[in-house]
Amino acid sequence: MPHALPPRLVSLADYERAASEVLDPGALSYIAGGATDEVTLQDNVAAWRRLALRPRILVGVGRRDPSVELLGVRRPHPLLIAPMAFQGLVHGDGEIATARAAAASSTIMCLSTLATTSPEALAEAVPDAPRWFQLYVFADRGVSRDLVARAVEHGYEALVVTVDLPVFGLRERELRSGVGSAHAERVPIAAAAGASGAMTAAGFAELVDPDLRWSDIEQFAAESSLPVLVKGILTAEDARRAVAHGVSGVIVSNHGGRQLDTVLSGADALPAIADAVGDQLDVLVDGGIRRGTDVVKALALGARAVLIGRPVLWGLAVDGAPGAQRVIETLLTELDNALALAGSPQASSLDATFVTPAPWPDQRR
Ligand code: FNR
Ligand code: LAC
Repeated sequence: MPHALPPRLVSLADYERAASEVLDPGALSYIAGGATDEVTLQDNVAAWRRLALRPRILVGVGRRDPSVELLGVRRPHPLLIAPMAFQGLVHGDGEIATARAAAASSTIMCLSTLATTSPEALAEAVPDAPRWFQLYVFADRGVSRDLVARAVEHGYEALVVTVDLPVFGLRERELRSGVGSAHAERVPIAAAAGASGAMTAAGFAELVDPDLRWSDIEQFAAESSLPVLVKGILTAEDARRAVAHGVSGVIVSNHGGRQLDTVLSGADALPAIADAVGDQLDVLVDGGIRRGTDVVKALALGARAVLIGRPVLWGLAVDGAPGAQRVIETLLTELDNALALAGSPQASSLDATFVTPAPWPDQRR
């Protein structure tokens, strides 16, 4: 009897389902889970669906251009791969597979401080992957300075300082599943910072300095030859502080609903922030972006680019580098389709007139 072909994975939701079948329960709970009641986790997806599009017709969409300008550089499209720790838990090739997908799709990859691959090893294995480095500032500032120097030396083009994890969120799925631990030696930067033995994600997070202040950010921005972005901003007040402290960009993010629960989604926090500081620095957003139409809405509300988190890991879990690449390409195909059908052939021309609050009831999955 001929084998039944596996169902084709068409949408990102298909990859999510397929990934949940191949990942072990500990890794799955780490990736999929959010903080406490997961209100924000769910709302991250629902919030984009609460926005309706206002398409324009007869504008001529035969030639479309998804490119955007980010930190003063033209990029072929507005997607980035969000920094995500411990990708070796998801696939044997870990971050190197993700970097291959990034290179093949001209997508900037943000390498996490808590990666299972060092910044040097990634740069050597996939030199043509456009890359940024995500910095968790450790209590030992010497480690962080050294990391910044390594990032500069190995071709990372920007520093993303994550500021919404002074302490680890209360991730109950991980507690229930008894999430596994990893050897500190598998996380090269943690090992360099003195960590050793078997550690959980929460244990690794204890390396992060809970006393980080704006003055530290200002110092990084002043000392670094790379542009500095701050990731984890949810209010216009903090976005204005970011401007005052010399950063080049803010990433509107609630860390994928994994830190403080019941905060606003990226979609709901973005407009006030883009209004307050969008003409002074680059505003990016992440959280719950699962469709090309979500990307269109983010750009319309003032984001220059968007970061994609979990869906890349779903692709990685299902099929390594080619799987992650297909996830990105699926979103790019959807984005192209949405630009044509919304009547905004240039991604960079989208504005707030393309979205309106949706009249339909909340669309939670
Ligand atoms: C993350 N995120 C994250 N952020 C960060 O700055 N440094 C990190 O090391 C990690 N690690 C991490 C691991 C995993 C498994 C996930 C799912 C997320 C947060 C990430 O960068 C991003 O903000 C969210 O994942 C975006 O939301 P979506 O696209 O996953 O809904
Ligand atoms: C997380 C960290 C490590 O969200 O950023 O799991």
